[in-house]
Amino acid sequence: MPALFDPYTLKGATLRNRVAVSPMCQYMAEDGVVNDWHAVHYEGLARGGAGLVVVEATAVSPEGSITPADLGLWNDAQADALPPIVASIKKWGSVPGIQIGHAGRKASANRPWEGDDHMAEDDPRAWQPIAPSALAFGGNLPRVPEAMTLDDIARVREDFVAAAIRARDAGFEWLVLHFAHGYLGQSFWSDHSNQRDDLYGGSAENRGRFLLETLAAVRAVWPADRPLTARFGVLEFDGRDEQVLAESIDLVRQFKAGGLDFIDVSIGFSTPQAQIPWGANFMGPIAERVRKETGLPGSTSWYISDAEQANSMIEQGQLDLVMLGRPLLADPHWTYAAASKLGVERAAWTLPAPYAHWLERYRTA
Ligand code: 531
Repeated sequence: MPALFDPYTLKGATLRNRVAVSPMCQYMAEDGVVNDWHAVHYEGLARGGAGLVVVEATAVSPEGSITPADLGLWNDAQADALPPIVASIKKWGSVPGIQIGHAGRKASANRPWEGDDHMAEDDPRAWQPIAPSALAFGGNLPRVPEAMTLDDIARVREDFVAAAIRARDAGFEWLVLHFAHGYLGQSFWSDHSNQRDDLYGGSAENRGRFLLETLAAVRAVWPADRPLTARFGVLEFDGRDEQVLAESIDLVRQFKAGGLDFIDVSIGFSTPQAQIPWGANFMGPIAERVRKETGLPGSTSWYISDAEQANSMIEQGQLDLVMLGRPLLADPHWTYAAASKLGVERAAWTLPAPYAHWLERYRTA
């Protein structure tokens, strides 16, 4: 069996293969509540055969939404709508996961296909973003956030805890803390966004404090047998890669000591000046280094779309899982196509019987 199709067990979660659906914002919710769009989208991805389906970045508080159309987990109406999504993912054999996060200074934006920029301050749907320091991201996101008080920091940490409890009670079996992409967690870590002169800014120890405290508080309520993971931007491609990466690896070691079970290695996106070397599997070697130097199992995504390449990354021990985004939007049945390409016998059985029967019996390739 190709390595991509080896089952993977982490604590109480067993994935049928190494293909994971990366969290992907749909920006299709109203008041943070899932609807038919999400039901069809997530069930389709599970039916397509991935081992893990991670529901998109879900805001822990209203001001933590990226856009007005994000999912949320700050009230019971939002939480009560989620168990059918969990059930539909499990029905087709995938493990249900969810990512929780806070957008920080990137909040109050238009949807990507409606500008991908900050809403005008006088837009009735806009709100005041909060962040470690009163520094704008710049570029398409020029709005200056309000610097968080110590009370704000404690409140947002508790918002993460409340959201984790709701995710737990809705039945999710894999939790991802969003500590990447220039959103709140990442923005505490990066000095592009954090210029505080208190206990939460300055040294690496201080810039990591919000992330470690949030992790510890969530760990206390998230069941010990369900994987607690984070997506974290380990470098910025801002000309300081070795220094930032070394500090990030040290922080990931502290995440591990604080009870993190798995690391999804990503990019900081903390400055519009970043020079990102987009290209096939460009994050693979970086993820491998983080995984080897911290001893945490891990994954990455970004420009992994070829089955052979995904398989060899797993086979060579570079990663434990591949997190796929756009390839699964293009083809929710990517896992079947990959199995077929890699010569898995009865590849069609990654799909439910009404599809598998015909593909198996009248195989053309
Ligand atoms: C980052 C992204 C950039 C370019 C192509 C695909 C994805 N994502 C990050 C997402 C929001 C949408 C853009 C989050 O992490 C919430």
